[in-house]
Amino acid sequence: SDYTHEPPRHPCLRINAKEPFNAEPPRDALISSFITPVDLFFKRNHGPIPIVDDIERYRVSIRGLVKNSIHLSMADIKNLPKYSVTATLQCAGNRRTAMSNIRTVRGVGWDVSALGNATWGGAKLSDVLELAGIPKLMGVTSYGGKHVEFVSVDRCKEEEGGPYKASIPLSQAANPAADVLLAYEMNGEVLIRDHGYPLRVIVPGVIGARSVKWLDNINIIAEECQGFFMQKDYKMFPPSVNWDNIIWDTRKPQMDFPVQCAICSLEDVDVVKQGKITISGYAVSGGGRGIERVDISVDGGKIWLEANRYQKPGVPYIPDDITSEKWAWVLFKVDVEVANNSEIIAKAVDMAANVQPENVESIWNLRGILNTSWHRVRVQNAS
Ligand code: MTE
Ligand code: MO
Repeated sequence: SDYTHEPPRHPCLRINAKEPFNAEPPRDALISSFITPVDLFFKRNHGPIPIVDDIERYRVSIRGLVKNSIHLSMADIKNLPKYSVTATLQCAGNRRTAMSNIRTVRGVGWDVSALGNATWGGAKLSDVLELAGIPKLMGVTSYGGKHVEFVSVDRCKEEEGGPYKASIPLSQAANPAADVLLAYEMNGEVLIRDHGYPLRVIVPGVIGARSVKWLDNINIIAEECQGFFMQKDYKMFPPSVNWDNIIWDTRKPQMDFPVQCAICSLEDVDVVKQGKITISGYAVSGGGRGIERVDISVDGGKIWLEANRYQKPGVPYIPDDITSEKWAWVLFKVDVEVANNSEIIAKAVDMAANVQPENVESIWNLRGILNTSWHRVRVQNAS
């Protein structure tokens, strides 16, 4: 593989792996704004960043179990109605390092910042599919198509040098309300190479692995994508499964991510001034489920208080309201008196009353995905 043409990156990023490039911003930078700046947005790759430079000749083909294959240029895609969707992209491996501290897992280590919240601009996949003769809300094509596979141009060693790929159900892809985008803009700017230039998929509310970057073609298929990242990775196994007894096809590929939150104003072990401090962080759930509550404890979980939640600064967040962005994270903040040498905990509750699990032990899995356990940090007073 050739890593001699990697794009420039922000020096603030914490690099978890160099080749392929995997990096996340520092905690406090992550929550300094509701919209994550592009240069601070986490970067998760499985191979070198491809160069797609002949935009005039760039085409996305839609083929497979459809009446007619079509080939769309960037101009064709930009001709469709443009939508802006603010959505949090979260890697299923977010917080993996904390899981591997309990028992070793396989995968790139991540702190709590393998996610970001951006405004993605592009065409709705449901509009694009309509151009290929698939009506809105269609769950199965007349040719038996039930899944929509996205194939990239990049080359990954896990795919034996082949392209990264993933699929989502057609019922989601063809549903305008699911807000699945073929995005060419991020935060109002042309998508940069690291994030999928010229075109990527954004599947709101679903683990980042399904939001394929550097889109090459779309296949309408009968079964879910058989690629490595759908079948041999990004599946949630119980704690009893190890590398000797794993049977991959006993589990479905992970799609929605569960309710998650993390404190970003403090490191896992931190020193603070005596008295009142501000505790802040993010909370997010998958499937468009809003955040009902964020509970904070400063005594290791005996007493809990509720943090303030917001998306726009100064405007209280109301889940499932027209004032809220349903696919976006919620930031939280609370001022509390903290005693010397205490454990601070944050846990979120989503609109479906799903709560984060108390311990990482109970959700440990060999690939180290979906560590959504209560986020705990320890603080001491400066002496
Ligand atoms: N798409 C391609 N083509 N190649 C990849 O390696 N990584 C996936 C997804 N799409 C990946 C990809 C994973 S695992 C995640 S979490 C997100 O992209 C990360 O997107 P970002 O780098 O824009 O933050
Ligand atoms: Mo990921």
